[in-house]
Formats: sequence, structure tokens, C-alpha cells
Amino acid sequence: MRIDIITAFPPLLHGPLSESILRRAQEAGHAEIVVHDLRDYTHDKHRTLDDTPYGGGAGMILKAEPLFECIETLQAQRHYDQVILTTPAGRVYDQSLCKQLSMEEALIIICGHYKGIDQRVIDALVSMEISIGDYVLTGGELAAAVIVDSVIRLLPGVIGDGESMLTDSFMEGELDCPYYTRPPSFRGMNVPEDLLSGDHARVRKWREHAARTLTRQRRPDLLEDSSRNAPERKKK
Ligand code: 6GU
Repeated sequence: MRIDIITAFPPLLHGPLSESILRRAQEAGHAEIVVHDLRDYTHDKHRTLDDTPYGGGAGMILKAEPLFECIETLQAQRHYDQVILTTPAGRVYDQSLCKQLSMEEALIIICGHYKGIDQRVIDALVSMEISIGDYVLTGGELAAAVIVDSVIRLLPGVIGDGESMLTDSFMEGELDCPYYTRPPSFRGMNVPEDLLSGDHARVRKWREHAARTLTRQRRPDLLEDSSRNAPERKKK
């Protein structure tokens, strides 16, 4: 899968993309992620990216020309399945949209910034607007990093062991159970007996019960949404 990210602040993306699982996914060839500096697509002396909004008001708007030039340059090189804009006005991101994006071949993600971007970019070039939740970020870079992280980890081979993927599909319908590692007793706090038993059936029962209890307490909405649960449950 290829993802091109267009941003006025490339360093905000470099950190998240160059560590841990995302770095390994790129090194192994599962994902090619290219960050484009929007300033490379400006032509004036000051490399101007933004301007004041027509009609007045506070805040600056990303100009249309550099975004058009950057996106059209990319689209001349290959087909892109989606041109995504990160914006609080977008569709709220969730695991089902994440899954859908992970099945695409190539994506462009435009990081929204400042007060917004020129609406003509959205009208002419953007196919999907995504928000990562009901709060406001200073810019779309962190949102883009969240989308890329969640999509890349779903690509075949990125999270190697089958066990994680199994837990993953389980997790979509409800929250995951608590985990413990050595030592079995720490400052008077003990690991639940069932987990130490070595009895796989007993461990599985404990985990299913703990996951269900936690979900009921914290996120009953996940259990109510049975249409989302059913297909995942069948897989197990
Ligand atoms: Cl995608 N962008 C910004 N600026 N704020 C957000 C967001 C995106 N998603 C939630 N808040």
C-alpha cells in the first residue's frame, strides 16, 4: 500500500512514521509512506502557503494553488483510490472506516491546517473528509498520523503473529481483557489464578468474561451495536 501525506509541517509526521511497527512495515515493503512538503509547490519568493479569508475574519486559509499542484503531480504518476482531508468537519473515524482504507492500494492524505483550506480544493479534488473525534487539534498532522498508524497495522504481515490478529477481530466488538506479566505476586497484588493455571480453556473463559465485564462497565454502547458485533464473533 502507498500513502502520500501532504503537509506544511513534515517534521510532525517524521517522528511517528520512523519508529516501531510503522518503521518496520515500511522497511519490509508492506507500506510506502511519502511525506510531501507543501512549500515545495509554491513559487513566490516567500513560499506562501496561506492567506486571509475573503470576507474577513481571523485565521489563515491554505491556498488552492500549491495543493492543486501537489495533488495533480501525484495523480499524474499513479491512480489514487481516495484523496482524504483531515478536518473536524469530516466523518468521524472508526475501526470500520480504518478497515475499508486498509484495503485500498493508494491514498493521499492532505493535512488540514490553520483555519481551513480553500473550499475549491475540497470541491475539485477531495473524495473523503475525516475527523478523528469531537475535539479540535491545531492541525491535521496528528490526525493523519493516527489514520496512517491504524491503517498500516491492518496490512497483512505487519503484525506478524496470528494471535494478535485474532485478538484484534475480537476487540472490535468489545474491549480487550486486562493482561499481566511476571511476577505472579507484586506488592501484595496477585495475578488471577485462572491465568496461572496453564489450562487454556480456563484462561480463555477468564479472558472472555473479563472482556465482557469491562465492556459492560465502560462501553455498553459497543454491546448494543450487535450488527457490528455479529460477523466478528462468528469468525472465532
Ligand atoms: Cl482531522 N483536524 C483537526 N484540526 N482537528 C481535529 C481533527 C482533525 N479531528 C478531530 N479534531
